[in-house]
Amino acid sequence: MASQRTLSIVKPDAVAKNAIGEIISRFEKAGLKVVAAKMLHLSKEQAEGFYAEHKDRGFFGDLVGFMTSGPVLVQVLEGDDAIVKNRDLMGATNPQEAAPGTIRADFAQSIDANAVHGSDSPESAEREIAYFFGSDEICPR
Ligand code: RTP
Ligand code: MG
Repeated sequence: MASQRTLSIVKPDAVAKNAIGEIISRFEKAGLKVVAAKMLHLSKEQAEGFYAEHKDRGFFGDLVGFMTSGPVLVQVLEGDDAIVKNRDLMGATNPQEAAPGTIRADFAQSIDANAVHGSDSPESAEREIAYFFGSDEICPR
């Protein structure tokens, strides 16, 4: 599998728990490299645009409210099979269903406050990385 990039977000609940380091450590131990990163407190418009695919779902308002409730760490991760590797490290969307040892099993409280985001396809990764980072903000390693 060729090297790939994916967008990762440490969500407000995990930032509030001071778990940024433990979460990034899991990425690094799995061979993923951080090639871009910034802290942001998302505006309502930024969160709505980022999750636009879900705009007609009943949970959209709660999702936007949660994602704007505090600062997040937005990162680009790079490595072999980075998109699937990151989703595997994250675990299922609902932490009650997440496999033991995954980030969501260990750090998430609920399906709404679930610690991390990860791109779900190459197309999403391309869109999501460009949503937050200019090419001059990404440092290949
Ligand atoms: P994410 O985009 O944040 O990485 O999460 P995901 O791919 O695992 O899940 P997705 O289907 O993209 O949903 C985005 C976020 O919306 C919330 N959600 N709530 N109540 C519900 O049924 C429901 N379904 C999704 C979750 O917080 C999820 O992370
Ligand atoms: Mg998703």
